Formats: sequence, structure tokens, C-alpha cells
Amino acid sequence: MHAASLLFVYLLALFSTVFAVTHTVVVGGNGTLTFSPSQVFANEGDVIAYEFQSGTHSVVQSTFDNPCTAAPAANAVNSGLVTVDQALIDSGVRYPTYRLGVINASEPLWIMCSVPDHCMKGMVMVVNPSGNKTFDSFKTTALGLNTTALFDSSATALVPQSSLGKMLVGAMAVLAVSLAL
Ligand SMILES: [Cu+2]
Repeated sequence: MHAASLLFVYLLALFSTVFAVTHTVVVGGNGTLTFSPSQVFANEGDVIAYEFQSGTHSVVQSTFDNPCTAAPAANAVNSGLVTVDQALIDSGVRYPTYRLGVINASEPLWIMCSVPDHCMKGMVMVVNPSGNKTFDSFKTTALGLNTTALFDSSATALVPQSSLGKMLVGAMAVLAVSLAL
């Protein structure tokens, strides 16, 4: 390849790196059953960093129509259950964080916590909602559910500390799961 072309490719890569944004979403802040913020608008190349701050929660992909049921796709986003050890946090260990890379910004990513009751108490969020599929209607559907039978027990596995692999998951890529345990 011509040197000028190589330089162009390099600058392009540098450009996309410089403008990639990390969106931090606090999970369970102040002991609440919340993702905060509950809506994120991200570009391709951006990273969503789910920071678990209290209790036991998870980041599990669901669907707009079934907010509290794990999405059936084998490669759906699923952090497994993450429990925050407050003693470790107090000693200076960083919050466990689950990171996703956005590879398709046109596809909404519907997220819920799979711990029984949390989703139907409104513990849901979305990355890149579109059109009439809004966060508010997604949450309203979740709040209208009243059975724990909807929860997928496969979402209860703990994430091994070694799962730092990069895998493609629907609209997202799991960049890393770093559990400070
Ligand atoms: Cu939860």
C-alpha cells in the first residue's frame, strides 16, 4: 500500500479512537434497583461500562416486547450475577464493571436485571431506543409484569474472573468483564 494511504488509514483509526466515548451506567447506586442513566445514546465504537455499586444485580439483554425475559439469542448480553463486596470497595478496590462495545448503533439494546423482582420493579434500561419503542413504554411493560416465573435461571451464573474475552453479541461486543473480587 502507498505510504500516503497507510497514513490515511492510521489517521482514520486514530480519529475513531479519539472520538470513542465510554458511557458509564451505574448499577444499583445507593442501594436502589436502578440503572443510571436509564437511557444511553451511543455511537458505534463507544463503550458502555456498567459499574456495579451495591447489592447483587446483573446486566441481561431482553427484548422490547418481553422486558423481563432474557433474549433467546445464544450470544445475548449477559453479565451473570454480580455481587458487590462492600468491604472490598471500602478498602479501595474498584467497583466490578461490565463493558460492552457498540458495534451497531441502529439496533436498540434492551437491558434488564435478572435478579427476581428487580426487572418488574423497574430495573431496566436501554441503549439506543428507536422510534416508538421508547424507554418509557419498555419500563411500563416491565412494571406491569407480576410473576417471577418469567426469569431465566440461566442468567444466574457468576461471571468467572477470567472471562475477559472479546465476543460479538448482537448489536454489541463484550469487551471485558472485570470483576474486582
Ligand atoms: Cu437488580
